[in-house]
Amino acid sequence: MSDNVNDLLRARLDESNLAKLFALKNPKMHAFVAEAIELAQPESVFVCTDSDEDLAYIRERSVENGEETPLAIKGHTYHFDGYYDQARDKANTKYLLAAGTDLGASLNSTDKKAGTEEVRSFLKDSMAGRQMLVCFFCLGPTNSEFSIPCVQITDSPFVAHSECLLYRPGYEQFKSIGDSPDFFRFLHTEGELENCVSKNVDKRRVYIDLDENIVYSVNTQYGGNTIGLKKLALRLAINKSSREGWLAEHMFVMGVHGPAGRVTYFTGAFPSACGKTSTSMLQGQTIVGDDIAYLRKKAGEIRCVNVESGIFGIIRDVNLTDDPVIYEALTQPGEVIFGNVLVTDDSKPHWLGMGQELPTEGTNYSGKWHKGKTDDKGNEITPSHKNARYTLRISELSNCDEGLNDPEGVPVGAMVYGGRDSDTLVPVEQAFDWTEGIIAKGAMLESETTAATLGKEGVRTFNIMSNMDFVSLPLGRYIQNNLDFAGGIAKPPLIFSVNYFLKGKDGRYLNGMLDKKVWVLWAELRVHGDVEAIETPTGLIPKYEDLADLFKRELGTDYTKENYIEQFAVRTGNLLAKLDRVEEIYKAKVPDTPQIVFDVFNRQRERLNAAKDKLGECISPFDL
Ligand code: SPV
Ligand code: MN
Repeated sequence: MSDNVNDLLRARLDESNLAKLFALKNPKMHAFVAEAIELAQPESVFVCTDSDEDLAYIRERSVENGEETPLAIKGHTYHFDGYYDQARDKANTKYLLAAGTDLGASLNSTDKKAGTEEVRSFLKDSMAGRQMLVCFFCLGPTNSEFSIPCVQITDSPFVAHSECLLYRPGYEQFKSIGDSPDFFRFLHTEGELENCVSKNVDKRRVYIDLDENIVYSVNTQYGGNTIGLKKLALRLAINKSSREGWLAEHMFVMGVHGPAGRVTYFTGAFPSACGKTSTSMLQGQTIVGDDIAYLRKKAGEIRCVNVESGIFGIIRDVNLTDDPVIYEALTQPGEVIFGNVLVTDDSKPHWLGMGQELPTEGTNYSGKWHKGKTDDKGNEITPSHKNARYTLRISELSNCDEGLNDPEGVPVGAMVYGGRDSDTLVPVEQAFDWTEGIIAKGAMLESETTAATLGKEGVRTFNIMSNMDFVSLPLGRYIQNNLDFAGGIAKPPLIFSVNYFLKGKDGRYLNGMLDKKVWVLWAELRVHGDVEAIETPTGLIPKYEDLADLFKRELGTDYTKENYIEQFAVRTGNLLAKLDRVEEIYKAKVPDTPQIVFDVFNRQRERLNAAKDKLGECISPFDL
């Protein structure tokens, strides 16, 4: 085989690209590239090293082939995905499972042999007449225990360019691993194109082979389906971490700045489009990462890294008031890709919630657009898509944390679980301890669906640890891994739930966009025992005085007792209904649920019933 591999590579790569590939002494990687060439039959192959020259080549290719178009500001480009390719496609994202393996009823899978054949049939000759790009990146900081080298093969310069912004370069890292077989592999084709977008979205597939650490992605361009190192790698990493005793989570990492210059690192798991990036970007705090974290135990501490080094963020509602740092980066020269925004003839991007009146015409993901334009189902097309995105490097941001590239990671002081919940959870609550936190906050998480995935929005959905879309092992084992993770840690991180989306009886949100700063700063004070808390049947909530102080000091607003009572009322009825809903899912769909999960549910139910009998369905925090 190795002779064939080398012969094939010699025949299909020009001298300079061959030299770049052969400078890496990794037969398994060479075989992956050779097999991809044999299958996809590209016209030429470009091997991308970490050099500025190669990165510039990728950037230029993306403009030349029409996937990106320059905007008025230097370094800015825009990209459109197809009208029906605007979000993650959960239905067509599947694990390839060999006969006899089972990940449980909650995970989407398909027979390995049939699925591999199907996706390979879509890959066959898919790159004819095109150039194949072979890129190397590293998940996590390079030269670290956290590092996972990756090779990405794609025919989309836009995908490769996005990855150059989002990940640490990995060519040199690949040199350092020699012939190690331990790396992730991604093979993507955007398939046939029409007006620069993937045409055959009915044949869109994202298939994950956990045994081989390979993900195939075909007939799609949207980043969540194509950027190998993002959610495709997260699915591989969760499985790998389970075998190796660490955690891979859908979490931001941020430095929360407490009194007297104290910095406490938080991780936060939120479903897509539920405030994860905006929390990590809170004013006065520093960002390590906004989407994916690896956590490891080191010398009796839990430490974590940002797997990425850039942000693929939702642009909606990024404006000068709510997110000044990102807004600044989006309006100044620098390398930024705008995805699925509205572009006007003067080459300016516009998006929902940017804090300015939007133009009434322009070009967007639907083609020429004018206000009132409808799609073929009669629905009005928004000027920019609700899931429109920007891509940039975190190092460009003025609030970049100094721990971003630390190979040791940063120590975790607290973990936050957030979701989109209009009627049940209070804005912030501390769990009683690690076990209660993992089970009653993480494993009980529900959230209303958003535009980040294809399908209906606003449907309350079970979303374990905000990681349901990416978990790649039986859910019971995933929970047990989380529970066990604090073993041997003298002072495990505190665990909190947050909910920014609570609504009043009139259907309006009870909190402003910036209030989350108060919840996070309160949690930081709790980590250090600086404030007391009130016990509820489900955890520990802030005292009114402490919040009033924080609102005054941090936001300059008066937080009234009426606000507090409405927001922090313990809704025993709704909490009991939530317990029943979630317990039913575990009973029906998760045969390996650890018994401790049901014990925690039962204890919580007893406490809630006792409180309900004594004080009713909705209890003022002043009555606790
Ligand atoms: C998310 O949807 O959770 C994202 C964007 O962070 S992506 O997964 O890439 O679609
Ligand atoms: Mn995400």
